[in-house]
Amino acid sequence: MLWSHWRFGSLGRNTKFLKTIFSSTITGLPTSAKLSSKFKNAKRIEGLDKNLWIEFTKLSAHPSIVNLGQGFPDISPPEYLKEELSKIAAIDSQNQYTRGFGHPPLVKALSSLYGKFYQNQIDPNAEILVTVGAYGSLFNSIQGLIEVGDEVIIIVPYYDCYEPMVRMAGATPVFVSLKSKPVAGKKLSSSDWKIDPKELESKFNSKTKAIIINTPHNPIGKVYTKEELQVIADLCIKYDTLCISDEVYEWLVYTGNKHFKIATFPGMWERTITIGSAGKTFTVTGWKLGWSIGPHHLIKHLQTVQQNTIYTCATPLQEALAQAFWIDIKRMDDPECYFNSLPKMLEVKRDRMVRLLETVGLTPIVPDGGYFILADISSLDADLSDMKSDEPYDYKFVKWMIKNKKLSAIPVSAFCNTENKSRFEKLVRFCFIKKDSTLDAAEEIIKAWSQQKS
Ligand code: IK2
Repeated sequence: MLWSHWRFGSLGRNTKFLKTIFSSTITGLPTSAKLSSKFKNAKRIEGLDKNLWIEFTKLSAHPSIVNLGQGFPDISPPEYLKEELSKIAAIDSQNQYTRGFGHPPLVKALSSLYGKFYQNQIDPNAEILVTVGAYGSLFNSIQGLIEVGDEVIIIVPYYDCYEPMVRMAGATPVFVSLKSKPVAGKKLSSSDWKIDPKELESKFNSKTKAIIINTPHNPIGKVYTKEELQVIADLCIKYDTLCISDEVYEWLVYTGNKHFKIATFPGMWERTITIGSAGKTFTVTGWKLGWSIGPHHLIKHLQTVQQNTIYTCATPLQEALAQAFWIDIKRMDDPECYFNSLPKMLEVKRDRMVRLLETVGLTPIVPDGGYFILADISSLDADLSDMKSDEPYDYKFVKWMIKNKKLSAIPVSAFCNTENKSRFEKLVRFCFIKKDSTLDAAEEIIKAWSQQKS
C-alpha cells in the first residue's frame, strides 16, 4: 500500500472534507504551504521545537562514534533488578494496569527509603507520586502548580527541559547564573561554582511562584552545601515560594561531599517537591520511572495532572523496582548496597577522566557528584570554519569533534538561557558512566589528537 493511501485511506473518499482543510487541490502529500491555520502549532509550544537530545543523539548514533554525550550508562544495571523484571513478566496480573499514582509495593518501598531522611513518616499513598521518569515529575509539578503569569527562578546552567516546561505553563523563567572565580594554581572544582546570595534575592518578588534547584547538578557536578541550600530555603520562606528540587543524582556523590535534601530543612517540607529517578538510581534510564515526594497539599495537584495525562506507569517495571529497592534498603550500610557501590565505581571513572583531560592540556572541572565532567576547550584550536556560524562555539566544536574525531560530547551552552550562553560556550560535557572499554576508546582518540597538535 502506498504511504499516502495508508495515511489518507479513510479520508480519501471524503474530498469535501479534504478541500476544506487544504487551501489547494490535493496533488500529493500536504506541504505546510497548503495547510490552513488550523494546522498551526499551539502557541504554548511556539519556539520550543529545537531539542538538544534529539539533535545530538542523531549525530552520535553511528557505531563508529565513541559516545560520551547523552547521560545514559553503557555499564550493566544490577543483576537482581534484571532478574526481578524477568520473573515478573511471567505473572499475568503484573502485566495489567496498576494504581495510577504509583504501584502499591513501589510507593511503600519509596516511603520506607525516604522516611529515613525526613523527620516525619512519608505517607506512601498521599505524599508520593510515581511518574514517567523525572521528566514526568517536573511536568506534573510545573503544570499542576505554576500559573500563567507566574515567575519561576531557574539557576543557570540548568537541565534543559526546565525552561520549556515553565514556558509551556505560560509562566516566565527568571534566570540567575552560577559563577566561578578561578584561583591560579588550583584545580577547578564544581564547588567553585556558586550563586551570589544578593543576586539570587534580587530575582524574588511577589510574582515568584517557585524556584527549581538541582543537586547534585547536571551538567556541572556541583553538590550544594548545607549553607548554600539554607540561603535558598531562607529566601523561599521569606518570599513564600515553592521549591522544586531535582535530586536525580542523589546517590552519586564523591568522597568528601554529602547530599542534603532541602525538603528536610525547617519550614521547607510544606513547600517542596523532591524529584528522583530510577534511571539514575539503578542505571536503567530506559525504564523511565521517577517519583515526586512532598506534602499532600502539593502532591494532590500533581496527581490531578497525571490522572488526566498518562494516568499510570508500567506495572512490571514498578514491581521490579520495588523489589530492587527492598534488597538495597535492607543493606544500606553495606558496601554492596547499590547506593554505595555505584558512586564508588564512578569515582574511579571520574578520576580517570580528570587525568586524561589534564594530560592533554584540557582543564577539567572536577565534579563532586553526578556522572558528567566539564572540560574547558579554549586551548584546543579546532578549525571550525566549515560549521554553521550562528551557533554558540561549543555547538560548533562538538559537531566538528563528532565528525572529525568520532568522539561525542554535549555543548554546555545548551543548558543556558540565551543571555548566559556566552559564559559557558567554551565548556563541553563528557559523560563517564561508561564501560572501561568505552573510556579506553575515548582516551585513544583524545591522546592521538593531542599528539597531532604538538
Ligand atoms: N533532571 C536531571 C538533572 C537529569 O539529568 C535528567 C536526565 N538527564 O539525562 C540526560 C543527560 O543529561 O544527558 C532528568 C531530570 C530526567 O530524568 P529521567 O530520565 O528520569 O526522566
